[in-house]
Amino acid sequence: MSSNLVILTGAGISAESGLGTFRDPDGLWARFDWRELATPEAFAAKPEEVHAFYNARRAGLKTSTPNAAHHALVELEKAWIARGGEFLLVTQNVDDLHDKAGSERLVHMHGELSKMRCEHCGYVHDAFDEITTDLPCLNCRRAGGLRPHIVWFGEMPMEMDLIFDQLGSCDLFVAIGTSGTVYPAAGFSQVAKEAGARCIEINLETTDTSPVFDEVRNGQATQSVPAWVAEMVG
Ligand code: BV8
Repeated sequence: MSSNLVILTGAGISAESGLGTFRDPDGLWARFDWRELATPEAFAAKPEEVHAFYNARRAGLKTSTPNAAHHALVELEKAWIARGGEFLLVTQNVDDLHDKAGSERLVHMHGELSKMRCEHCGYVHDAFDEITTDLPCLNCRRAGGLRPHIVWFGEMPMEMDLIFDQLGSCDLFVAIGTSGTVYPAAGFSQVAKEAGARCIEINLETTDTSPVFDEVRNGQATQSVPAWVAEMVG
């Protein structure tokens, strides 16, 4: 096993758990305009609509369970650390399926649907089922500042220092179920490659970033991720 492993996941890993992707033909951004729902400008202009969009997606999490790909990454994390390696799972997903599966060295770089944040005091808390514009913050008690703990387009993703540190000393980088269209995540493979890492892409189909990878494995995540993990830990 290589010593420093960084894994990046995207919506494709959760697709077989029933959560939609973003850019596939029936994906979220094919049905909704992200400019109207996933930007700070949209939230400032129409907070009720933005809350309704995220409240509905949060409700969908309650019935979603991790699949074989999420579970396989937990098995890999345990085996990798037991052998003295460094491990970081970076997810672009705002769902909680890696958490439910039991991943521990996990970073949600685009935030978490299950949390809310107060724009007045910065307090992050488990989200109410329904966030509305008139609810008070549980910390500072001021109303009107609660927002989904989500990184919208034009905002800085979370934990970037940690992620770039790990990419800079990475031996193996693996991207799973992501189309490689949203930056900075879409550039991680290039950063890892420049650090000397071997790069593997596991995805249903080839993507615009496939040429950067040393190895491309195409297939459903619930098949291809456990198969790759079995090779790694076997
Ligand atoms: C930032 C939260 C500054 C919201 C999301 C022009 C050029 C370059 C960049 C830009 C540009 N204009 C603007 C930018 C920057 C912008 C950007 O990248 N825009 C793109 C669209 C051009 N980025 C930002 O604004 C980011 N912030 O840049 O800050 C900065 C500067 C320097 C350093 C750091 C920062 C913030 C972006 C955050 C946006 N938030 N989500 C919400 O969820 O409501 S984005 C959204 O896309 C998703 O949440 C997800 O996180 C992200 C990535 O999507 P994927 O996960 O890849 O999903 P997708 O549907 O695309 O693909 C799924 C894949 O799975 C497919 O390939 C499919 O084939 C595969 N698949 C399907 N089923 C399966 C499968 N694979 C395996 N098995 C299956 N069963």
